[in-house]
Amino acid sequence: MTKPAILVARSIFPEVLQKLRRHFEVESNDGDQPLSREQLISKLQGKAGAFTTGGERIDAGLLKACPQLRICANMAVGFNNFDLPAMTAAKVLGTNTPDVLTETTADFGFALLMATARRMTESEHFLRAGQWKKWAYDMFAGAEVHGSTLGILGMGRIGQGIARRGAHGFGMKVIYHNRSRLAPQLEKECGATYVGKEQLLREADHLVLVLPYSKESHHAIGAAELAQMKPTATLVNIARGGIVDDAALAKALREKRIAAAGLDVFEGEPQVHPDLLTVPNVVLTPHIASATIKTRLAMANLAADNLVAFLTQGRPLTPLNPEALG
Ligand code: 8YV
Repeated sequence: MTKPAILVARSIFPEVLQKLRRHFEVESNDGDQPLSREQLISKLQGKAGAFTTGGERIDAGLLKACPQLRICANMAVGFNNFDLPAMTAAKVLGTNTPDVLTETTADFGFALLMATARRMTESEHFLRAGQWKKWAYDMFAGAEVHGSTLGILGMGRIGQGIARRGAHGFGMKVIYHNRSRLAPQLEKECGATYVGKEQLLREADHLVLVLPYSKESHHAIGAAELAQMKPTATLVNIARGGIVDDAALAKALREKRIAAAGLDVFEGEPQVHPDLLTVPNVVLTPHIASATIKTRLAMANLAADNLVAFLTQGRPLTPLNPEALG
């Protein structure tokens, strides 16, 4: 029997590629550059499946040009690169990689919060530049983490992981805002209290963004929201670029309207807004919140297993739009 053909859109772990080759005719992009849209469409011709990594836009135009496509398996929990209604209409299944990255990403969110509050990269640059000549009582004095108020916008699995770390590890008062309120028992386990968005902005000493990106969450944090935050507050974004208006944030940081920011994601990444590169009170990382070897391997395996389970047995593991199967 001929094996189904799939495209692996970005270079991935060799052992995962090997597993895929046991089940499929695999074309893989092993270069270090992403495929352009034209290349993606051309390479998807005749393919039943695509292994995507979050940067490949799958929309009605692409689906129309690739009629044999049946599944796109994203190696990411976020799936804002998928136009899910268009995929459902074209009977193309989308899958993502939930759960396997939750704790690792929550760890990173907390690390970024701490690095930001305690000015770790700013002070390291100072030291490396040979500027550390004397002690000063206020040298790189940052914001307290333990016992402070942690605000979380978006309370899915990763948000809950951050809440638990804050409440149980650091004795923080945890407040959150989400589209829907958690069940009382889960709120209790997370040590978190539901508040309106305005109260969240007003009261958080540290505000962590963990909500999915959509038209509704575009620029959920812009100039108006930043103006409502405490001047001593820090903002951490491990969700998606586009949730924060980066130009407005750079201005707020420069004018010290908020104290500091920690950003792992950017509008238009891998490009970073030039103004963010020149303000000192920001910690910048290149979208690595899920990047431990163990977690990235688990994500790659889950994406691959979705392709295998669906294309060989018709049963995906973590489908996003099961209604596409009819
Ligand atoms: C990934 C992510 O690193 O899972 C997500 O949604 O943003 C990250 O964990 C990224 O999408 C590459 O796969």
